[in-house]
Amino acid sequence: MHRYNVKPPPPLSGFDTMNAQMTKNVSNERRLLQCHLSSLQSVMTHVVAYFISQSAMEAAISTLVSQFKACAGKDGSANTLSKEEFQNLVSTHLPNLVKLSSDPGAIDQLMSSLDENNDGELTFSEFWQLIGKLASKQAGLS
Ligand SMILES: [Ca+2]
Ligand SMILES: [Ca+2]
Repeated sequence: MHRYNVKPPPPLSGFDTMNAQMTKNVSNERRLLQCHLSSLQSVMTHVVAYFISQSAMEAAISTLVSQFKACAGKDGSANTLSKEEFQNLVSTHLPNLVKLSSDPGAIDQLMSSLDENNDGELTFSEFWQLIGKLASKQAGLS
């Protein structure tokens, strides 16, 4: 078998220079575009955060309301806590801040201290008194 020794064609200096310049231009354009995209991304992140994010305090309020609603919706009125619902809320969501003694009357006592209209149900504002008391106690304000 005969092999031909094929040499690469001589470089086209003008073409290579033009090609190198175009590659450089494309690369600069790409860098510029990436820069614009990252600025746009940053602006969008701030816009989205402005509309959907909550401060820690707002998030805490949302948590309180959603957990109250979840517990209150188990029986009877969906907007108020029965004794069983209240007991479930306290033991599930406030296990460290509310230590009820094993005395079964303890939950009745706590509930009646909050039940302002004595109807055996806690509205959110009646329940909210407990959160206020716990927060004050925790902060050493009471
Ligand atoms: Ca209920
Ligand atoms: Ca009540």
